[in-house]
Formats: sequence, C-alpha cells, structure tokens
Amino acid sequence: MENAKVINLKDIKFENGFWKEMQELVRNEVIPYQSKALDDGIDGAEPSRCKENFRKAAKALRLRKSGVKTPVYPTDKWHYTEEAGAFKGWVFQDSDLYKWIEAASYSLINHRDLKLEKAVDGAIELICSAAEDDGYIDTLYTINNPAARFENLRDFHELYCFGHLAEAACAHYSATGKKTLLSAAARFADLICKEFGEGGIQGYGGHPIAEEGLLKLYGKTGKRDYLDTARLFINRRGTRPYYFDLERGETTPKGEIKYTYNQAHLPVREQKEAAGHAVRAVYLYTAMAHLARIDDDSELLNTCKALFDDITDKKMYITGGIGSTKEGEAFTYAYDLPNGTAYAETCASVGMIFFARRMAQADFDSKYFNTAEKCLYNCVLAGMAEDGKSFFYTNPLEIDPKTLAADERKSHIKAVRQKWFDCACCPPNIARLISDLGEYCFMENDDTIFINLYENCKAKFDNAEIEINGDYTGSGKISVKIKPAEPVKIAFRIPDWSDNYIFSVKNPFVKKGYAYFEINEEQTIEADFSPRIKIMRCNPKVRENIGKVAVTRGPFVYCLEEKDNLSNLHMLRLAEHPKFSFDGENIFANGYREYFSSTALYSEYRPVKEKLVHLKFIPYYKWANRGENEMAVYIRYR
Ligand code: FUB
Ligand code: ZN
Repeated sequence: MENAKVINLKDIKFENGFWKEMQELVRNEVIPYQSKALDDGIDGAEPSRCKENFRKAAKALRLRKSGVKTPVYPTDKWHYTEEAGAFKGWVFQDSDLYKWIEAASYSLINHRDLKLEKAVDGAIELICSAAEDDGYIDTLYTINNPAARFENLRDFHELYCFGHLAEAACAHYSATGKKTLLSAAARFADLICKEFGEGGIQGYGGHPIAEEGLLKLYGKTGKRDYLDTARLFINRRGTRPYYFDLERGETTPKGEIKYTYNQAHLPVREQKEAAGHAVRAVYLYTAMAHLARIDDDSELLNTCKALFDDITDKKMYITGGIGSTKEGEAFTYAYDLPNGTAYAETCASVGMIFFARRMAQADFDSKYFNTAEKCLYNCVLAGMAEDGKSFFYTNPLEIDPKTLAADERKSHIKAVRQKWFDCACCPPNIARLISDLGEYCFMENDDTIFINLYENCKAKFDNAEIEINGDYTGSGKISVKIKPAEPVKIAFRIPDWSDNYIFSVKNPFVKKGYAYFEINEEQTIEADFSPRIKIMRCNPKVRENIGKVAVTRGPFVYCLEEKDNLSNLHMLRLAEHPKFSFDGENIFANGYREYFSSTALYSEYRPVKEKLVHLKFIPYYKWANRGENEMAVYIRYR
C-alpha cells in the first residue's frame, strides 16, 4: 500500500495568501469569540454552558471526595435544560471545549501568543479538575450520575467526547510540548482500553471519533494499546448480535438491518455505500482509512475507496456538502441532492476533508484532494461569516427566507448565520480545520513530497525546503521554489478544474492526477492552472437540477443573491452563450428573467416572455454576508 506521512505543522508557515487571511481571522476573531461563547459570554447568542458543566463536574468531584453525597440526576436524554444543579446542554457539550483547544493549539503553532497559551492552560486546568480518579472525563455523568457511565454507547457520546479530547491533547502537545492534556487523555484512553478490551464491554461508540482519537494518540505516544483498541472498535462495529441491541436488552431478527444511522448496520468491511448520519459516517471512514494504512490492510482500504467514490460520485453537492436530509442528518440515496432542503452540515464537509486526507496518504490519487478542495473553498468556508462571528450549521444551495417559517421541511435552514448554537459542533470544527490547514497542504514519503493544496508558504521537509508564491485562486499561477538536500521528487496535484495547465518544466510524469518532477538541485517550477469560468451541469439523475446549471471558477462554486439580482431568483435564466466577465472576485453574465403578468395559478401555455438582465454571481462561501436574502446556486439554462 502507498504510504505518506503528514508533515509537522511547525514546519510550514503560511505567508500571505487566501488561507493565511482565513487563519488570521480565526486567530484574531473566531478563537477569542468561541472562548467567550463557551462561557456564555456572547450577548444574544444561545448559551453553551460548556465551561459551566466542567466547573459543576469539578465541584461534584470535590464534594464526593470530601464525603458529601451529591444529588443524582437523570442521564436518559440527549439534551438537558431543567434542574439547576444538573448538567446542561447536549450530551456532547464537552467536545466543544476540546475542539476549541485543538483549534487554539494549531493557532499557537502558527503564531506564538502567550495570552492565548495562558487561556488554553486555564481551559486544560478546568478539564483536568473534572477528571475522575480513574481518568474518566465526561461532565454529564460526573455531574448527573457516575454510576451510569458507558450504559448507552449508542446515544450518549462518552466515547465521542473522549475522541475529541484525544485529538485536542495531541494538538496541544505538538503546540506547546506540555503534557498536561496529553496525560489526561492518555489516562482516559488507558481506562477505555481496559474497559473495552477482550472480556470487557464489547461495544463501540454510536458516534465515531474515538477511533481517530486513539489512532492519533497512538501516533503521539507509540502506545500499541491505543492502536489495538481503535482496531477493535472498527472491527466490532456492525457485527451480530448488535451491541446496541445488547445494551438495551433487544434482539434483531437475522435478516433485519438496524443502526444504519450509526454506520453499525453491517460490519464495516461489508459497507460499500455511504449511509446514515453524514458526520458520523465520515468520521468513521477517516479512522478506517487511517487504520488501513497503519495496518497495511488493503481489504479495509478497498472498502474506504468504495465509500469515498460512492459519496463523491453520487451523494455530494457541487459545493462539497454531504447529507441530503435533515431526517437523521443523513445520506439518502444516489443522486438525491435537493437544493432547498439540503442538510449539508458544515461538520460533515469538514469530516469529508479528514477522510480525503487519510485516503490520499494511502492512495496517491489527486481525486482525494480535489474533493477536499471543493469542500474547503465552498461548504466549509460558507459555514463562517466574513467577520468570523456567526456561523451556518446547514448549508443549502437555494433559499428564500420568506418560506422558512411556514415549511417544517426547512426547519433546519437559517437565512443568516447564527451567533452561536446550543448544538455548536460546527463553529469549532471550522476553526480547528483552518488553523491546521498547513498539515493538509503537503504529505511526504521517502522520495516524494506531495503538494496537495496550494497556499503561499514556506515549508521544511526531511529532504527539501519548498517555497510557494503566487495567486492560485485568482490567476491560477504559482511558482514553487525547491531547495533539495538530496535528490527528491515533487508531486503537484493537478486540480480537476484545470483543463489547460502548464508547467515551466515540460513533460512531467503524470500519474493519478499528480505531476511528478525529479529535483536534483535548487529549482523553481512555475505552474499555470488557468482557471476559467465554467458552466457545470449535474447528471440528469439529479432530478432537481435538470435543465439547470451552476457557475464555477477554479475551486469556487458561485451563487446568485437577491441583493444583486432581485427576488424570485428561480425566474432567472442564463443566456445560452453567456458573455462572462470577472472582476477578480465576482462573475457577471447576461441572462433573462421570465415576465408573467397574469396572477392565475394555471393558464394555457403561451410562449414565455422574458426580459434581458445582467446577472451577478458571487462566490458561494460569501453568501448571506449582506443580511437576509434569496440565494441560489443553480440557474435555469436553455
Ligand atoms: O452528535 C454530535 C454532533 O452533533 C454531530 O456530529 C452533529 O451532526 C450534531 O448532531
Ligand atoms: Zn456540526
């Protein structure tokens, strides 16, 4: 199996490009904002209660240690609002703080900041104060009822919270060299390895991520128990009798399929179609691809390949969104991609990038980072406002704000980004991904450095230094200066949107979408990917978009907004041979608006009357930054 390692974030410095600006936004605005939000400090935002829960858990522990009996509260729901002394929020509320620490840690690697480091230390102290003597950390159970832990693995997210804790701990250790959080995560991991090993609880988490958390911890500590337990969780999943039946005293007849929502309907190696809750799915597939590479398990990797292709070939929006329905926040069936009711959770696209990265490390094919790029520049980025202070959880491809209140099918859709959510999984996920993006730009094996994403940066590798400059998203021209310490190959991902790419060094060896260059001495290679405005259509099986097209340029998908094109965007049509122009950001074209003077709901067909209009398309990720208005990615054509 092919095998490339991720490079160390410390060895990459973003200089002055598109993502550098985004990282600065995350550092200056998003991370401080989210810290306040987790402590309920944002006026008018939904309260988080996350830090409050940690404080309550620490207090409960202190009281119990001093012999005081603490009250027992129920642990039977996903969301808690009532009793004053009890846990508040969603069962996975702790994970928001872990994701914040992870984002802040990557940010500290990119930019030293003593104030932020201190704030992170404070958050870690808070977490450690809520750790039970045996290493267990989960404020819901520590506050409400410690005796009930690990009783409902299907729903109640203890292993999920652990997974995020482990990821945060690895990031924090990399950033600071401090072992405080790493030791806390390792103690909890040791407990999990003991409790869930052979002869222990035969279960696995209903929301995967403990698997990836354990694999990352294994990477940091080298402790094989973590690898073994991750493997155990993955291989146990979906086997009969279903563990989720056992834990609730149920049985499932032989032929019946259950637990698709949790990707536990079949043993993972038999899962060939992406199904169920989209975030859970891609978090699981990420760990499967990661494990496949570590174990050199080609059967598992082939399963991952089938799942990846199933998503990208049949179940992904042009924006990189996944999950077509709010029912179970889930995948549905092939080519079911409704625009106005899309779920397309920001976290799911973030998770898809995690999955793509793990696939690319095990199978050097550009399709993985083509997909990651699509998710990143569109669905993921749309999840955050331009000022970094409000967020989308779901990412539709079409919206008319007037229709939302009256239509339960769209109850998950918001017309403007929200300051915070009581279920706030998405905002810190965007922050941790963007802060860690340097690690996604490159990967390397013994003889090759792969450039997966293009950003102006300087990077150090085992056998070379690389400097990238240029304007990837604008002109599409970049220059890559390579200083090899020994002969090395550099593999450039050829973006799938680039039809007429040119490299200054002719005739590179091209394999699976990467152009390989042998570098023996210092050299600069120029690449011109020539982005052009494209009219994109869907496979006609996507019934909603028949006769419609989307406009793209380079990695960006574009959309129409009411602010620029007036209301009733569905009445617009792109001219058959549009004259496009581009002002460096927006796209303009000629088109038509249907003109209909009658108010009759039905009338006999007459040739359609149209008025000529000038259409303005803006990058999809920028929509809803000018207040509430209609938006549409697809427009009628011909
Ligand atoms: O269950 C934890 C997170 O909450 C999921 O990943 C999101 O989809 C949201 O439901
Ligand atoms: Zn989310």
